Amino acid sequence: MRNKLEEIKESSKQVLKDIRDKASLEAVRVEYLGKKGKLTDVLRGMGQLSAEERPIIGQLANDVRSFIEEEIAKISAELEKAEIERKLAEETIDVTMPGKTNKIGGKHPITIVLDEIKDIFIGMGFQITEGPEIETDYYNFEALNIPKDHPARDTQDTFYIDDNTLLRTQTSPCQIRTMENMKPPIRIIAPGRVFRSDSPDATHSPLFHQVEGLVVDKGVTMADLKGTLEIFCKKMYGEDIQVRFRPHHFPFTEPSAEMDISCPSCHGKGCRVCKGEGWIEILGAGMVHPKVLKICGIDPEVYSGFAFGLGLERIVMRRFDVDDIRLFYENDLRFLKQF
Ligand code: FA5
Ligand code: MG
Repeated sequence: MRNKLEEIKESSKQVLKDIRDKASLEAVRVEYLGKKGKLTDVLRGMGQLSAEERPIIGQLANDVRSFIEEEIAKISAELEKAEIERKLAEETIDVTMPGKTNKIGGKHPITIVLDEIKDIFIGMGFQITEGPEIETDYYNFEALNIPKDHPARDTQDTFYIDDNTLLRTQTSPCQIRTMENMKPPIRIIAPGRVFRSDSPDATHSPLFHQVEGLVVDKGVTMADLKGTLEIFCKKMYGEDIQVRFRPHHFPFTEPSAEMDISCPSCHGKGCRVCKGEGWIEILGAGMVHPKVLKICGIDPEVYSGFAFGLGLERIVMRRFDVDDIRLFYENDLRFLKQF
């Protein structure tokens, strides 16, 4: 037995000498020290030894086991060290390499200008509100004094969801929602997306943005409306901006007007964008119709108000000299990167 144990020790030395990886090391461990390993095999014969021999052989067997265990631990540590060194060498960072630049997005021109518009109106004491994009016929038309058979419905080609539900064609329903929930004095703007099945051209898009404005108080007049919009245009475009008001008709305002600014493309000379006019229409406005005030529970004998609906894209076009509204929705980075 003594010989066998010595043999095991010697052969383990030989085998371990050539080990180069963890898997083979584990295989050697199992082969020598495992439950069915060489050492265990020898120890099974211990029963046949005399009482004097047993502790001596036992001691020897333990020595052999510790020897092999220590050798394995040593080799394991060496392998691990080598592995770490290999990894470090592999993952060396070349600090002189140029870095990858992360492209940061920018604000969309529509967002940039909407932020400016909000600031201008907040500066004049307005609050910002919002309304839903999916509206009922009542808010989009009926409460705005546009009954079922009114011709004004045809001028805003509507995307219907069902007979009673639609994508809002204007932000004017926000007027109704605001007056239902607020008592005068009211001074709000309500920006948002609106939808019309208009055919696209340089100044028309089926999805666009409006900014609704509403002021209701005692003694509000058309002069307040004109003054507010002129101040707005001067703050947005500078003192020299040319604007003009034209009489118009909206069922929910009386009197009504539309406002134009000089064309973003030709600045008044006449071109494809303004269809030769030199002007483009940017908003509709007027004094809130007494019927609309009444529908919202506000006494038109006591209060009056004005409202306007700005076409946001047209304002952005003039602000940044963009000559086609469709550019805002094509997501072409060569365009968007310029802002
Ligand atoms: C209205 O939508 C009214 N609700 C405005 C209003 C509000 C009047 C409050 C009175 C009181 P209109 O349909 O004209 O009006 O549209 C308003 C503005 O939206 C236009 O002046 C124009 O600048 C813009 N606009 C209209 N259609 C389009 C379109 N298809 N694409 C881009 N902008 C548009
Ligand atoms: Mg119009």
